[in-house]
Amino acid sequence: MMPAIFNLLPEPRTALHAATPILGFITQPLRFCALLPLILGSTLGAAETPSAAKNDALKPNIVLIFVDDMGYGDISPFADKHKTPQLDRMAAEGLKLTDFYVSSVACTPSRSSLMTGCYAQRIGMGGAVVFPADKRGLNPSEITLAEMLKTAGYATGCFGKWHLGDQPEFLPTKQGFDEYEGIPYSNDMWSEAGKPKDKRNHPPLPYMKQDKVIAHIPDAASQAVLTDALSDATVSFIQRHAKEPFFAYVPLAAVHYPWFVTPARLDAAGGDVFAAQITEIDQLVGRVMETLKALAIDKNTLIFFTNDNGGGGKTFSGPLRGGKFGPDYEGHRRVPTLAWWPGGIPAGRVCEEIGTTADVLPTLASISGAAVPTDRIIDGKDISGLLLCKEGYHSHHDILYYGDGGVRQGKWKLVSILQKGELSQELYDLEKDLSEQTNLATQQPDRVKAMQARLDEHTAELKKNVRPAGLVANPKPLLPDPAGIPTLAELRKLTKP
Ligand SMILES: [Ca+2]
Repeated sequence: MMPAIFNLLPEPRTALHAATPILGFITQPLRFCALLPLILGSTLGAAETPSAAKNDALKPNIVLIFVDDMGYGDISPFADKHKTPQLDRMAAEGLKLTDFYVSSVACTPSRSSLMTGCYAQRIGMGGAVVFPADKRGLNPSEITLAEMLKTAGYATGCFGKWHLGDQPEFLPTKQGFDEYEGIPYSNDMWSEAGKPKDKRNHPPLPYMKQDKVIAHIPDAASQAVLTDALSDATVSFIQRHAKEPFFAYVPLAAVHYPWFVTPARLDAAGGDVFAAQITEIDQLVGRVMETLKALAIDKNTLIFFTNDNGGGGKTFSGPLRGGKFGPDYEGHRRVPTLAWWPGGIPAGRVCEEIGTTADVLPTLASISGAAVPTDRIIDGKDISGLLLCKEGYHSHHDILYYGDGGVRQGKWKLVSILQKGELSQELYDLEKDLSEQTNLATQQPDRVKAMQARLDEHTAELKKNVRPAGLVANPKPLLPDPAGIPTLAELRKLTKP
């Protein structure tokens, strides 16, 4: 066994790429090479780590950008509402995924699913989002993407809106991230929120570095620099970890309400604050691509760009019906998604196969060589064949569940709405009617019945096999009193030239 594996050792990355223009083939060497640190560690010892590090270079670095509440049609690879040249470039040089879905909807459930490869209901994180000083959070016994990638030798960082529990036990640094900077929950859970509509009277919104509160966000000036602060933190992490495999998870608070940008950005966008936020996100993506290029690690870095649920507020769903607040029309769950990896993904591809956010964990396991947990149910599937544009690849998703509110089988889509005990069902042909305008349910009762039966089976199974959320006793606000703590705007003036 050993000699066969060691034969793969000297295969340099450049030769690998030169020899394998069809990129699906790259997955096998990557998987084999990912085993090497374990083997080297056990047979050669710590003195040989430079050799192990060399082999690590075959794994892609991963930057996972997770936007909040953006609509399917808000970026120009998907519709013409706003111009996003950097995302256009990302699509032109990479892959556009037209049929990519969130496995769970709303900030907390969606992040829970992305982090664990499971439906949020499976891990007790479905339903409501978590609030400041909530007793609930993602159970530390769950294995997150970061914990998984650490076993494959990745440095891990989270820069953004965590929203999986703000108590010390639930923070990113306790869930596999070496580094954390950002806000522990949503940017609309802040003190200003008490005026005039939100009566919850939230504690001050902290901005954190690792487990410490280093600033707070009490005003428009601090909200306006949040994306810039996260952009700086992400770029710094990439620069500091350029020589080892790294995983940067960037869950942006934008474009979730409330919308604030700097006066300069607002001017540049002709006074349209939402357009300015879309541009801000676009510029962050461009900055990450330029940073990777300057460090000469662009060819070995995957940027995966997607969004946490359908568009809310001023967003545009493009050709899709619906948005963030349901029911389960396509605009509720289908999210604009791009993948860029110049050394791994062919340029200018479009993929119409189905993928989901729960698939991200098993897929990144496949390309990094990490192992997917086998002691528990993982709902996601390895779609690396889709990501790498493998010839003839077809999605594992012969059926796709939209929570308990819908199901898709190929081109057929059932929207199932239960209201006050009344079930209404709508059937659409997505191939002919992507905008879900012509309900064919009465014409195809047998299909509706069969699809509803599959949906009911799925819902029943999910209720049966649930793991608990994390719960703490006596939760407390992270920042009960902001006295002596700078605002984020002040902090940036102090620390930026
Ligand atoms: Ca959201």
